[in-house]
Amino acid sequence: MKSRRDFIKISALGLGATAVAAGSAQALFGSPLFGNKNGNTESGTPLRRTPTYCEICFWQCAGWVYKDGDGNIKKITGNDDDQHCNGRFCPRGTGGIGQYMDEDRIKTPLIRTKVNGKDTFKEASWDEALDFIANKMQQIKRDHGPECVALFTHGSGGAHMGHMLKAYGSGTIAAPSFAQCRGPREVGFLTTFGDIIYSPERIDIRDTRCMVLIGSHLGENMHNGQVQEMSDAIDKGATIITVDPRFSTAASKSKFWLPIKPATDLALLLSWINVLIENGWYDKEYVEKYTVGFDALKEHVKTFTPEWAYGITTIDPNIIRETAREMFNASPSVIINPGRHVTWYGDDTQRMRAVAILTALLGSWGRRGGYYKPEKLHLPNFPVPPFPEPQRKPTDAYKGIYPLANEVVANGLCDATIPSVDRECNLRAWIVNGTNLLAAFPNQKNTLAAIDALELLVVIDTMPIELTGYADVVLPECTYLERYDMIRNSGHRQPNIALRMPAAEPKYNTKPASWIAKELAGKLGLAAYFPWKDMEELLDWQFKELGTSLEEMKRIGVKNYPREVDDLYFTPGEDVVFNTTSGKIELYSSDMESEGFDPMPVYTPHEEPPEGFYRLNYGRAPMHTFSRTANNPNLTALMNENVLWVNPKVAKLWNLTAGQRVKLKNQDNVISTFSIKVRVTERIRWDSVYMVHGFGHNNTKLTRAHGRGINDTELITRVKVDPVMGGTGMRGNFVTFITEFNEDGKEAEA
Ligand SMILES: Nc1nc2c(c(=O)[nH]1)N[C@H]1C(S)=C(S)[C@@H](COP(=O)(O)OP(=O)(O)OC[C@H]3O[C@@H](n4cnc5c(=O)[nH]c(N)nc54)[C@H](O)[C@@H]3O)O[C@H]1N2
Ligand SMILES: Nc1nc2c(c(=O)[nH]1)N[C@H]1C(S)=C(S)[C@@H](COP(=O)(O)OP(=O)(O)OC[C@H]3O[C@@H](n4cnc5c(=O)[nH]c(N)nc54)[C@H](O)[C@@H]3O)O[C@H]1N2
Ligand code: SF4
Ligand SMILES: [Mo]
Repeated sequence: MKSRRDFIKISALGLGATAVAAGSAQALFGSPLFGNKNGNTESGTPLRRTPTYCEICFWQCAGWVYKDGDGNIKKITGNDDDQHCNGRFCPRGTGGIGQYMDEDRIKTPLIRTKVNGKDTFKEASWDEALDFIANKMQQIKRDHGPECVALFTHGSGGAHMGHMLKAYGSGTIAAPSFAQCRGPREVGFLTTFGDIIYSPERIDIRDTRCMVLIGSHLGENMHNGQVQEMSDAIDKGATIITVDPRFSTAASKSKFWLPIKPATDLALLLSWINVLIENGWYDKEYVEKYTVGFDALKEHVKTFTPEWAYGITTIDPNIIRETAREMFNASPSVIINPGRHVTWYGDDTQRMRAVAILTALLGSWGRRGGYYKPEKLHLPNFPVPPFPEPQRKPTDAYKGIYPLANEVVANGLCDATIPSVDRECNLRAWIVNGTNLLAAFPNQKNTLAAIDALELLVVIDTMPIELTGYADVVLPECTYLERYDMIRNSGHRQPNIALRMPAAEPKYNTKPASWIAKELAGKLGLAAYFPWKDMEELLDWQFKELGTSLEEMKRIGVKNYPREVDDLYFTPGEDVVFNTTSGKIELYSSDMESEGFDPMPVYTPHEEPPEGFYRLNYGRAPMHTFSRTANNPNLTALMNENVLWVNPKVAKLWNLTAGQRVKLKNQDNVISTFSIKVRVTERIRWDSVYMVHGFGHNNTKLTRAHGRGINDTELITRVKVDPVMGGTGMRGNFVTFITEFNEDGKEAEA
């Protein structure tokens, strides 16, 4: 079937572009992994600096952008006072200049139009593009109500565009960081402890004596402060236990590596609970004082012995006992790391519940070296009129499902856009800011079906990504180095704020999201909701409310405040009321039970790869973030495509040699558009293959990223949705090799 929306290869792009040569990435790196702290050029000339916080990932490290006398950006380093980075940026943050330099950036607004019956983009002025959007939005408001306009957003732009949308009358706002990422973890901990983990995670790695990484691959997952704290903890003698079917970087630093059979983690977690309880290796006083449901739990896990788990996980029962002992010995300074991207197999909230239960048994919630309580400032809002009350809630779009989701489920909104017999179509327009939904959502066919049903698709991005090709209007945002944004207000051991200000003028005809939102609001008759003259006025007002000023923040970049309450950890014997139904830590969850879910986690087997197929496993590389850095000149200099990890046994069976290119076909006969280089390695189990997410871009305008490696998302067509909170389990997909192929995306005729 021909789609209403033809993919446009952004052919109008590139006009008037001046190519800027990228600096040598090597020169940017002080150490092989982390940037240095030095603020001088090699010749010793002092550089001028302006504060920022990084947008290359959501750790949001605060740093300094250094410029030479001509105003050229030379380098970015960390701010010493920042708790997220402790003065050092990760390789991606250091290479952030590449995003600013990238000559493939979107340079001007674009509007979809037809020339000789063919869809194409025409370059437009900001006025034209925003008028077009405003007219369409007014029409949708009249015809269907404002709630039918949704905002999908990830990153700083969300605050500005979200403010505009709420003023317009819609609260339909979602990010892929919930149901494609950390949602099951937050719900698993919320139902157990009555509180969530947050970002940055509230785990006290610095002082831990034992950390269990179950799936979490810190070191490749380059969340800055965590990686630094982990290496400090190892230096101080902490034990690391890594559970991963792949020998990750973290596994190589671990005392124990448990190469678990994929999809069986819940069995291991349950047997650890069994061992702790059966041996009395748990914090009796803590459990007695703070928890409910211990007896039921004890009964529940009775049969989940290490021998039982061995048959499922392939992990030696003695190792299960030994690692449990190791955790108990370190308790309460032990972290069963809840991970971050946890949408794996569709029963992820239950897996996270098991992690939370272990945490409670070991008494590490509220304890030094376990989980601390972060504190955040209350940030006053610039006075604006009250927002109109939406007639429909965002969750009405998927009414009656995902009962325990505590944030909006992005894929729920996506599904509710597709007209269907049993669901009225709710959404008519999407504004997509800073998220590449064709990489972030699994099952691209579903996403494309939703897009096809839209009356308006606006994409606000810095780069010509896959999604921009389907847009009605493309709006080019300038990069984080060229703009102000909202104050970074983060919860940490100490409350703190950080400023991002422009280090340079926006290149080309690009604009900040703060400006786009205000201008669009003006055209929608909503100027009263944006009463500030500009971001400087808004920020200065807010900073003054916090006892500082824009002027001071420009000088210091980051400000840490003393804690209001000295409650980083529980005090010994403290009476604590938890924010759960019972007021206690719920080993037996009443919320889960009342919604019809298992009140205590139960292991259910997941589908296994069919004959000749391997489980598609994916993760992170230290020098890239999702799909957003794949074209960054400084970072492609370090890694410009992903490779496929294949176990030697499998390579032998298939006659694959290192460096050979293959395509992949999944269980639904979807064939990867591009090919990938084989890496033969013992570091991956024989039942899986592994690749880094974010490669295989198919927009030809991305000159460094197009056709480089395989896009894992393309092959993730089967999604196991978590009924508890809507998380999209993505790791139940299986692939096989295609060794003979044409580069045009088709399998060779046999
Ligand atoms: N297959 C698969 N899917 C996944 C994952 C996976 O590992 N594999 N990971 C999941 C996880 S954990 C997450 S958190 C999500 C992440 O999902 P996303 O955050 O959507 O990730 P990206 O693919 O990096 O897309 C970000 C987009 O924002 C654009 N961008 C970057 N900076 C700016 C800016 O300053 N302004 C604007 N307007 N745009 C900007 C980039 O060009 C890019 O198009 O993906 C989820 N989906
Ligand atoms: N460099 C870099 N760092 C990042 C990001 C980035 O894009 N780049 N993104 C950030 C974001 S938003 C997120 S959410 C995090 C995600 O990072 P994490 O939360 O640390 O990890 P995941 O992506 O869930 O898991 C990847 C690991 O899980 C293993 N794995 C696969 N299947 C199984 C299984 O069945 N059982 C077990 N035990 N392990 C399994 C894989 O082999 C891999 O090592 O990374 C963050 N940090
Ligand atoms: S961890 Fe790295 S990429 Fe992420 S915000 Fe910090 S410096 Fe930037
Ligand atoms: Mo994530």
